[in-house]
Amino acid sequence: METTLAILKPDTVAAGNAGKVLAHLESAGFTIRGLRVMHLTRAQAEAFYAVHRERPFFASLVQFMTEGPVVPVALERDNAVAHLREVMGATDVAKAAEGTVRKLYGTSIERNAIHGSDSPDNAAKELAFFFGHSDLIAAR
Ligand code: FUP
Repeated sequence: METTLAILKPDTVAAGNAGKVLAHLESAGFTIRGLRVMHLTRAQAEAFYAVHRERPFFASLVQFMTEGPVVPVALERDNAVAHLREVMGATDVAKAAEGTVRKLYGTSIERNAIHGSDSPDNAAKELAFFFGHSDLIAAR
């Protein structure tokens, strides 16, 4: 079993789609191990996306990620990182496959409904960003 991090982004929460996306993820075989609702500060969003600091879309991405509440979720299943990436679909909604979360609930390359860790190493770092060790152990 592997655990990865998803974030239901502000567009998903504001549209009232958080429950639908969670149901979609559960149907895809993920077990929810941790879940929060929070409104990211600018500093938190900048830190989370620090790898993109030099990219032209960084300021707009931080603005979007702080415009309303998000739902970070710890998700467990076999091969969780790769499987979540598949279930999410491509970054750009226009290129996302039919039936993926981004195709179903996203509206653009920026407002793309969901984040998912892109490697097991990043999953560990990103889970630690939102959840304490005991939060995840307590769910076992
Ligand atoms: P992903 O791992 O699919 O979320 O994609 P990236 O890590 O490459 O990008 C992180 C976020 O930056 C995306 F979810 C949306 C945003 N982004 C843009 O707004 N414009 C771009 O051209 C690329 C990414």
